[in-house]
Amino acid sequence: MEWLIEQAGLQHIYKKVKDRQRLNREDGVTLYQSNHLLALGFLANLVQERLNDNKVYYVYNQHINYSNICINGCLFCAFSKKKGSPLAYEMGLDDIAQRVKDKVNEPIREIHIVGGINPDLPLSYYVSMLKTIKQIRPNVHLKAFTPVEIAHIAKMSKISVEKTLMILKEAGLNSLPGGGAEVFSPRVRKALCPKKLSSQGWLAVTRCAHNLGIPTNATMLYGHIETYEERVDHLLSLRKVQDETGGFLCFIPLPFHPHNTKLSHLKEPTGMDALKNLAISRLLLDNIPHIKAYWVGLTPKLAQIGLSFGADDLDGTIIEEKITHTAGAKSPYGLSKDELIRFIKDAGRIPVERDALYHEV
Ligand code: V47
Ligand code: SF4
Repeated sequence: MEWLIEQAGLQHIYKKVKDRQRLNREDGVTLYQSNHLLALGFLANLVQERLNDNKVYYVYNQHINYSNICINGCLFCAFSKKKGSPLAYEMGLDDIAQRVKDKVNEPIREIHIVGGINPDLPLSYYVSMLKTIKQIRPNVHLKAFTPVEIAHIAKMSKISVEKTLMILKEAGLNSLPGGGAEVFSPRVRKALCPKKLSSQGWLAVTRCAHNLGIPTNATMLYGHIETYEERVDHLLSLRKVQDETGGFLCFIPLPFHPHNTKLSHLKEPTGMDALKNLAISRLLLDNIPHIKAYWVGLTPKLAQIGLSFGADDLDGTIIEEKITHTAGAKSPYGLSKDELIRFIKDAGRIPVERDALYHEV
């Protein structure tokens, strides 16, 4: 493999990876500028196998998007609707309970709950939602509300983020999903999502959750107007928080889907870019244990290839997803456990069913 690395001119980075030395900003930009995909994959795979052997994780999970009403109107989002729009919806607690009951005979271990930044729903709605679900499925892990939703609920309730998280934890919240991070660059945020919680705000909610013993995930939405440098800075900001708290479970690079968004003139990122993002996040985020190839955004086939480019997790069965599909994703709405296992085995990996905290089940 030395010849591959030499051909790519990545000897200095290879040496660092072999010696378990941390890569820096310049290394990150060099990796993004490289089109030697197999060399990037080789390097990422070294780290992946060091951390997770030959294992690839999946989870039996369910998504619930409780409301698409959102006051932020991010330009890259096709899911959100303004209040009063004919396509706007807000699920009542009965409706949410019914969705959970409908699947009660399936061995679901994690429910992933997110929604828009809804101007009306009070803290009591979120508390009752968590409690209602836990009554129906006491052992399920509730991965709910991005840092953006948490900051909004706190602001609406006129209480601190810390108090909000404590109340929600008491009601059954187990972890936070990684959404809302987008790209931390102030330039990108100002252009695409000026109303959204700032990067500093996102990182502050995350730190607070970690300090309360609530693990979280992190994402990066790529393939719109961001530069390579901005991607690297995003990853390094996450790495810094992880050094301080150790609370991130997993990182998920999310490819932008332009369909039905205010950025529909942009082209979606290519397969090459998707694999580069998986590989480079594995290499730069040396302290985050898992990298997820989210099959919904990537398609199952590309996510499967991602398992040779640094990813060790395929997410899960999902059952019904709205955010990426409204933006034109061509992937199925759900995958069966057997299909997930087949994709993983066919990639030469060992499928491992996990719970939300990556314990093997
Ligand atoms: O925050 C919005 C992104 C995120 C589009 O934590 C879009 O395990 C693509 O965070 N094209 C929500 N993406 C999804 C998310 C997530 C997904 C899977 C697993 C986990 C986890 C988290 O979706 C949003 C935003 O960054 N998004 N619009 C779009 N047009
Ligand atoms: Fe609202 Fe989230 Fe969509 Fe932004 S990405 S418009 S915050 S639902």
